[in-house]
Amino acid sequence: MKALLLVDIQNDFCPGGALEVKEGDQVVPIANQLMEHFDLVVATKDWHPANHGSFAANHLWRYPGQTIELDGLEQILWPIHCVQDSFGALLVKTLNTEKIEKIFQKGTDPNIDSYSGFFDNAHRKATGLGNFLKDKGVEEIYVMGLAQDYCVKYTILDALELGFKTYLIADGTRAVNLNPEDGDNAIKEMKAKGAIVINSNSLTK
Ligand code: VGL
Ligand code: ZN
Repeated sequence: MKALLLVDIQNDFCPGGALEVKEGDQVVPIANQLMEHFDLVVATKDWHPANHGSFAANHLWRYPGQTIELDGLEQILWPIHCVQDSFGALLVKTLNTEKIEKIFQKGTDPNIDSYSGFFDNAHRKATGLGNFLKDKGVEEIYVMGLAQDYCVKYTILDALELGFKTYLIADGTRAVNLNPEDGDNAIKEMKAKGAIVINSNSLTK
């Protein structure tokens, strides 16, 4: 069984959002199209409390892009984004949610960030996504969404570690690119760890 995993297709990661990803909204029509080709569709949401430690604004004199130590882990500081129940945390309105069977929230603990949809950044706690997919008999996961160089990348690396055959739908992702080559490097790293990189048209034709 194969599943489509939609990562963080939320307002704050789209143009005009708090942590906007260039062309982030362009993944939405691809997601809507691909859903029809899967038996199981699941999604993740970045879902932070307002006091989250990844927000620069929660640390005196710090600004987005700086790195701090948060509960023993290196942490990049971000603008305030995807605050629970805020507009920015909503799935993009044009995303068809009818086929999404379950949504997994991550980044809810103020003391640790969670780029991956499976575990927090220290692998201290699971979100439940891994067991959910295994219980459903999923063996292959197709991943797309935002952002290519953070949440998509770490979700894919964890999926591979958990033993899933894992595909990156490259045209269904866009990168934050704090450094201009981050997106490309992320793709190289995912490939090197065993991800299979495809484009959406190989699933729809
Ligand atoms: C993300 C940075 C901070 C993402 C989430 O969804 O890629 N990036 N929080
Ligand atoms: Zn976040």
